[in-house]
Amino acid sequence: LNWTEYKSYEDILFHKSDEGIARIAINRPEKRNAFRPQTVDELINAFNIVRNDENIGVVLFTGAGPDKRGIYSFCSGGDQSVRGENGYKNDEGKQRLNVLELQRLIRSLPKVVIALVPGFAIGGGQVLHLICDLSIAAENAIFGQTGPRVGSFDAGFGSSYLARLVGQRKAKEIWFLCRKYNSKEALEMGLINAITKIEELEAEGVIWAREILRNSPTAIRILKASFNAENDGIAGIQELSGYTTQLFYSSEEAQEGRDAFLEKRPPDFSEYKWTP
Ligand code: 1HA
Repeated sequence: LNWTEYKSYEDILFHKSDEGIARIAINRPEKRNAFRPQTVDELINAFNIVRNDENIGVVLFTGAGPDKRGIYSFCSGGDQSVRGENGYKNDEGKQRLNVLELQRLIRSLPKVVIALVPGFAIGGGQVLHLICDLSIAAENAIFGQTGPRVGSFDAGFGSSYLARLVGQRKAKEIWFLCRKYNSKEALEMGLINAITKIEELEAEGVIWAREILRNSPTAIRILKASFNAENDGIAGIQELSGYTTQLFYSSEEAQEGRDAFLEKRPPDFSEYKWTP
């Protein structure tokens, strides 16, 4: 695929193709693509650009690599070397857990995000992969949690949404034992959609993206919101209902309400029926 750089950053790579696909990759392979606050800020910036780009429908979210030893990673979670006394520190020494904001942004992005997992998806990196709508992994990918071992936990989407995907028993096993799981095990437990050879990972992601892009953007956007609504309570319903408002605005019935207000007259909805 012909990628052109969309914007240049320090910790991530951000490209787009002219057929509606963006590619965002964490680019810290020597740290197994662990994220520091700056990495997350850059990801939030790139995903926001995607959000506002009407020509993009699918994002491939991945980890750059391999490292000097030939090892691939999606992401190994929070960079432990910048973890201070009360959280992850940015360059100014301020503590911020901004990755939760990134999780919400990916979930509510009105486009499809596909995780392409070329290797390790560990800790907060495993959660980022979980948050994506779809996930395709290389044969050699490794998934797991380390939180309870390194003194951390994700008691939000990282545990409750994980349990929705793999069931309570398996989710508890993943978090309580901190074992590692290979791609085959991840597929069997419903954590990923498909497995490919590492050299075919991106091409496979592009095939999936093209199939999605042939479909109705509005239908996909509303379906994504409906999958969220089931899990996200009133915030999820808000997201879904926002799209119904948006659709309603394009009807003559809604426009009559606006026009009547602007023309300082009572609205006349008599033409519009109470359809069954
Ligand atoms: O749980 C949360 C959060 C919860 C709520 C809200 C926000 C959260 C934000 C973050 C997190 C977390 O992510 S907690 C979990 C943090 N991550 C980890 O505990 C994973 C640590 N890494 C590993 O277990 C392993 O590195 C590995 C299984 C991914 C790969 O093992 P491998 O192939 O043996 O490589 P290794 O030698 O360990 O790592 C290669 C280099 O990358 C090492 O550096 P070097 O000795 O070459 O200088 C290693 O230190 C570095 N590295 C790997 N992962 C991290 C890392 N450096 C900093 N932070 C890392 N996460």
